Amino acid sequence: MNAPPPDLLNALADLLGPKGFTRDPVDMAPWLEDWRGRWRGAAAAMVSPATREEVAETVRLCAAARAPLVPQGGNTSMVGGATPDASGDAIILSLRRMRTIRDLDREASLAVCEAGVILSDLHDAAAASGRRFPLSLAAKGSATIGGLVSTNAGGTQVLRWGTMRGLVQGIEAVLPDGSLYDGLTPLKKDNRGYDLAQLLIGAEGTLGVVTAASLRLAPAIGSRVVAWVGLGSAGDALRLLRHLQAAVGDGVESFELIPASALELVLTHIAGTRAPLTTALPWHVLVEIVAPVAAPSPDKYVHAALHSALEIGIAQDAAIAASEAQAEDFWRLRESISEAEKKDGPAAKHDISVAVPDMPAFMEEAAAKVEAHYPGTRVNAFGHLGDGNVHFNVRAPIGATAAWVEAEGAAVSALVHDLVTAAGGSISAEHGIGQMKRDELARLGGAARIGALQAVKRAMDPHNIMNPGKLVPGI
Ligand code: 2HG
Ligand code: ZN
Repeated sequence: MNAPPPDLLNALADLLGPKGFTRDPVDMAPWLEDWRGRWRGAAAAMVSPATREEVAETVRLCAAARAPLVPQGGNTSMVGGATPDASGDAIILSLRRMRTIRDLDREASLAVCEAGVILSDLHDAAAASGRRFPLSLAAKGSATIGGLVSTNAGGTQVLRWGTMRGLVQGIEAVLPDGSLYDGLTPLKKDNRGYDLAQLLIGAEGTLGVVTAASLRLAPAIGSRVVAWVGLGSAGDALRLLRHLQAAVGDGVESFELIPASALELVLTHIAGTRAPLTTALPWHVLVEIVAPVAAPSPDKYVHAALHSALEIGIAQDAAIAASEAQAEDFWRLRESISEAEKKDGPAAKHDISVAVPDMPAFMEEAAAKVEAHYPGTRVNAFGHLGDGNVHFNVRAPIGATAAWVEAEGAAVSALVHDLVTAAGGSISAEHGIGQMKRDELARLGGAARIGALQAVKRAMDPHNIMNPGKLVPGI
C-alpha cells in the first residue's frame, strides 16, 4: 500500500475545497477511533465529497496513485469496519455530506437516499409521507444509509422484514476504478446477470463506495402493542414467539430476548430506567405487534394470547405498555444494553447465529462451557432470538480492566466461534467481519468461501485500494 503522494493530496484539496478536504488532526480525531473505543487508526487526510461525481473523481485520483481509501458513514461499526489502520497511509472517505433524500415516492413505496442520510432522518421522512422504513437499531441517530447497506445491517425488525438485503431495490456506487454504477432502478424485474447491488450490500466498502440506494418502504403503522414478558427459560421465549405468531400472524414485528443480566446492567448504568415487572425472572422478551392504518388494533388478540401464554406456563409475568411513552421506555431498556454493557466493563463480544430452533439449547450449553473454561466470566447473551441471532457477549471477571480483552479475548472468542461453527452456525450474523473477525473468518470460513471472496475482491479491486485490511482474509 502507498502513502498518498503530495500531488494527490493537492489534487483532492483542489477538487473538494475546504469543506470537503482536511488534514487537521483535530477535525479527523473523532473519525479515527471506532464507536467501541477498540480500534484507533491514523489517516493522511479525510475527504468529504458532496456529490457522486466528486466521489467518482476522488476514487479515480486515488486509484491512479494506488492510495487506500476507507469509506465511512456514521462510524458505528461493531467490528472496526470503518477505522483505518495505524500506518497513517489511508484517506478516510466520509459520506456524511451526502445526506439528501433524493426522492420519496409514496405510491411506489420507494425512497432514494444518499449514502450519508441518517437512519432516523429517513424514519421521519417516511412517516411524514404515511410510510415507514422497517429497519431500526440502537445507533439509528448516527448510522447512515451507506453504512447500513455496506454492512447489510439487521436490527430489531429482521424477524418480519429481513435484513438490508431485502429492503434495497437498487444501488448507486462508485467502483474501485472510479466508474459510476447507476443501479438505482425502479425495475421490479431485471435479470442482466450478476446482481451488483447484492454484491455491494454487505461488502463493507471493499468493492466500491455506495453513494445512494433506493429503499423499499412499508405501510405506516396504525396501532401497536408493546409488551414486556418475563419467562423461566430461553426455550420458553421461543415457544412464546411461536404462540404469538399463531395467534396474531405476521403482525409480530419485533421479538427481542433479554436476560436478567442485561436488564440489570441497563438499570444500573442508564439513568431514568426502571424494571417493567416486579417479579424477578431469569429471562425477558420485548415484543412489538403492529397493525396497519385501516386495520383494527391488535390489542385484544395480544391480551388474549399473552393471557393464554401465562395460563399454559410459557410466560411467567407480563406488562403491556399503557401508553406510547411507556412503549418507548420499554424500547429504551432494550436499546441501551450495548451502552450499559460498555459502561460496566470489558467484554469479548460475539454476534452469532445458529438455526432458530437450536438457539435456546446452544446458549445454555455454550455459556456453561465458556464460564467453566474462563472462571469469573459472565455470559450476557441477548438479542434477536427469532432470527437465531444473539450477541453472545462474555463479560470479563469483576474488576478486570480493558487489558483483559487484549490478554484473553482472542482465546475466549476462539472457543465461542468453535462452538458456533460446530453447531453449523455463523461467527457474524449481522455486524459483519471488519478487522475484528478477519482472522477468525480465515480460520473457520472454509476454503471455498474464502477463495471466492478473494477472487471477487481481486477482480473488482486489483490494487486493493478499497478499505484494505477489512473483511477479505489474506488480501
Ligand atoms: C444490538 O442488537 C446490537 O443491540 C449491538 O447489534 C450488540 O453490543 C452488542 O453486542
Ligand atoms: Zn443486534
